[in-house]
Amino acid sequence: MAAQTPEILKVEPPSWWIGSSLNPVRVLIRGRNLRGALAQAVGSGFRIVGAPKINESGSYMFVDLAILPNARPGEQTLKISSQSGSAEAHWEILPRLNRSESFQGFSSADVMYLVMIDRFSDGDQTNNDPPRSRGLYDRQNKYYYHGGDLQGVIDRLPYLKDLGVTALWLTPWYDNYDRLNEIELKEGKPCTGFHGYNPQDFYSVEEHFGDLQKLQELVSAAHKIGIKIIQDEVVNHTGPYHPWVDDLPTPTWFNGTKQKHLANVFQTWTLHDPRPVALKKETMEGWFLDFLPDLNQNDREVSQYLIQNTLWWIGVTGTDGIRMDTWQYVPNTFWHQWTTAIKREYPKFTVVGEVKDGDVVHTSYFQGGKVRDDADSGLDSLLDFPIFYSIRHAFAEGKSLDEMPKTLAKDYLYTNPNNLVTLLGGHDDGRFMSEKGATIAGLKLANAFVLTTRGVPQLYYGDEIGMTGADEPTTRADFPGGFPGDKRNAFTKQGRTREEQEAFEFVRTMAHFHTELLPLQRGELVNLYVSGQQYAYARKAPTGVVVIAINNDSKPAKIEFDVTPAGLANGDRLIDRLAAGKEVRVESGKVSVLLSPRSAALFVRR
Ligand SMILES: [Ca+2]
Ligand SMILES: [Ca+2]
Ligand SMILES: [Ca+2]
Repeated sequence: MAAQTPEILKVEPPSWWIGSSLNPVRVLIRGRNLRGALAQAVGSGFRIVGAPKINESGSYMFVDLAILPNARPGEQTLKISSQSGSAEAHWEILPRLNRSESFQGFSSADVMYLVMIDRFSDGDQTNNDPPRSRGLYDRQNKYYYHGGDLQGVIDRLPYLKDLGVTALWLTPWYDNYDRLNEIELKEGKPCTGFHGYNPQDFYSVEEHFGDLQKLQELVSAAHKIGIKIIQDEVVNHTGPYHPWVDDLPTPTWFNGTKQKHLANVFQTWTLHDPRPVALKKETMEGWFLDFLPDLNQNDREVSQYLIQNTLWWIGVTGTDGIRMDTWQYVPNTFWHQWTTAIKREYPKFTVVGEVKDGDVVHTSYFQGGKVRDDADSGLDSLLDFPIFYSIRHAFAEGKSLDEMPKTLAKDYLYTNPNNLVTLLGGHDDGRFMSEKGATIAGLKLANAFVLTTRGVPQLYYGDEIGMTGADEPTTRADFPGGFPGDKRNAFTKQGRTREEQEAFEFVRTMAHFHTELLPLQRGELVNLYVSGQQYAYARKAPTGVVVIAINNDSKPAKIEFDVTPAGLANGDRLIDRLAAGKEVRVESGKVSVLLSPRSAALFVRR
């Protein structure tokens, strides 16, 4: 008899708000012996609507839970009972959301900075080898946890503020599996989920990083000094050890099962092909790397679960934006519902999607504002990988600089190119400084470009000091000085080498220009001069104009160009903010600029 008694193991979401745009909320209860059971809301302010839905094995129950208008915030009890007994779980009614200083959205006014939590700064050594998941910490092993955490990020907020960062993108903080990954072998050996992209629990914080309270503390500390927080989310798949994999909440929870599924064939061109084509199904529904269970967003329970999960994280933490992983492998019909639900509750909130591709024809297909594949995705922004590759070619490899305006010329394909997130480095690619031909001078020019062209500039942690790392995971190396026992601390000037300091100082200067000079945030991009290794352009706004000239050549260059398209007139005097005191004057509608080898100039009106 006792064996039949219902048990509750997990309730998702564990809480919801009074006054939410989503009500009732659909609660997923994981437990045992749930078949034939009923759910009951004990206490005031909330009630169960309709009959529960329970899976075949009695391990999952879905119930709609309505929060009443007169509800009061606080702990409540959710009771599950059957003829064999009952079980109870806590469930919390949260106060109406306080919207001040939260859910702000990011924009081209920001300077974004990507941190891989595990590799940035270890602020709490007590969580390095947590009892729940012993043995996954080893700083000598590049596939293990290295101790970086949320406290470490809090500790470095002043560094980021000084650098000029206004929005911080953190790699996923979901709880990842508590064990070694023996399915995905790296160099023949098991690895860990230190990167955060293999969730085992979508409603918890990874214990190596901290907990929900620490995360809330981080968001609030960042907001206090004018830094927004961007959450990295995954809805295409779960980690290989998520409890759902062996026990499905619904028969169609995943595309396929652990035993029988398609593998992702990554034929992403099929996604924008207007004709029906083979391999599209494998690309959309195949399991990533053949072992990451592919969530089926066409199952209404799955889509509801994922939408609520996103609304919950935003609400409980106060974040300002989302970077969404593996965007293209999830149907647009789902994205439409997902982005609509976000904007309904958090109107200013913004989302950037990862579509890893160098072809604008492909990436632009995924931006919102147009119906594609039966729906408008509603996606605000994309990581601008076409620009990323062009930057690497031009500024690292030293190929022709006109690749920059040539890539930007394809902007007409996007519904909104000004929202794109421009980058010169990220955690899935080798670092800029490990490209063939890369130099500190080239890195500086790449930063000068990213921080002055259209879009939302994004920096990758450690690129500001020229960190190296040719591939994944060496591109995810520990920030020097962020970890106990580090020989030097590159978070401080004294701890940086001369080259690192040179790069840091330049990136810092450019990041602050981006905040100080409003045309760099919202101004129209106007091309003024293009040649093989020189490129000049303006950012033109009602508030003023900024002219940028870049010489990517190893020789000095003298260029003369018409500045009337930038709204400048004869007699205007321009000073180069990157070279104190250097001035040029507009004559016959033109300026003549002498640029040192591999250098940039940034002109504003005197
Ligand atoms: Ca730690
Ligand atoms: Ca974990
Ligand atoms: Ca998929």
